[in-house]
Amino acid sequence: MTEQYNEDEDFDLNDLPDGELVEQMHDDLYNGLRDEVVEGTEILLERGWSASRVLDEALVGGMAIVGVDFRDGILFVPEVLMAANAMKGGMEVLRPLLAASDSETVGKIVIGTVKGDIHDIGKNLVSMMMEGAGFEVIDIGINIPVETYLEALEEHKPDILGMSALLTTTMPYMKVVIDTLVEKGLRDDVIVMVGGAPLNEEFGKAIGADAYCRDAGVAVDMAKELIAMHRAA
Ligand code: B1M
Repeated sequence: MTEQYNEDEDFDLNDLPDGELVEQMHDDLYNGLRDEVVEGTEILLERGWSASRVLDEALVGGMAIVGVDFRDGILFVPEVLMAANAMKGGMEVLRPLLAASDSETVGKIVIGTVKGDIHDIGKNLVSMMMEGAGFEVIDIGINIPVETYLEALEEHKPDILGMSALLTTTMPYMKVVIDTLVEKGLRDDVIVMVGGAPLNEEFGKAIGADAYCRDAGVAVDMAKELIAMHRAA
């Protein structure tokens, strides 16, 4: 399917109907073609697609395919990095649309990916959606040790601490952070929400988080609900 288009010099993404354009974007993401992914994103928006539909169907859908081939040893780290870079290009286009909100700040969140883990796409997406929902987001980055989380809590005094982990080897570090909050008598000062592909509800409960969030949409809803409960209490 793709060779046919890639070999055609006059090939223009604008000529493709929506379904084929999305498939082409999956291939472009797979091949790490950032400019093409950006262009496809812009075209779908011009055609009246909502930012969240472009995100889910064209970008996240494409990255899921990359994930399967990465797992199966068909793609390797350099290729996946290029795919991630292409996905970020598309996300940059969507960012202002996802973050567009007239609402007052509904709460503050400090968010970071835990120590040992450099995956940041999911965290960035959560940050964007939270901003879009009116939250003030302080993104402290990737590979974050407990000391840096504590400094950020001290400095920003957020309602919520968000942690992301994509590896089974790094997800236990979330418990290290929560246990340290308990030890220092800080646990009741902040709502702790966790997320990332290998986590689940049970893990969230086991480590003492207030909530496990399956995706960015759930994170927004959960954040609003927990802040309302906290304030009422
Ligand atoms: Co990595 N990697 N990776 N990787 N990578 C995975 C996670 C993996 C599942 C691939 C696979 O084998 N199928 C596998 C983990 C296996 C495991 O632990 N069981 C894996 C591996 C093994 C590795 C390396 C160890 C590979 C190696 O070096 N041999 C290495 C580790 C590096 C490290 O961190 N120390 C590595 C490296 C990389 C790249 C650098 C190449 C690149 C990251 C680039 C980047 O992030 N800037 C990369 C990528 C891109 C992936 C996959 C393909 C895609 C991840 C992604 O961005 N998903 C991934 C396979 C997969 O997950 N399908 C894989 C899209 C994103 C939107 O989803 O992150 O799940 P996700 O976020 C969602 C939810 O989970 C939730 O909301 C988000 C939006 O809806 N969520 C939160 C996430 N965080 C949240 C926080 C919250 C709330 C919700 O707080 C409130």
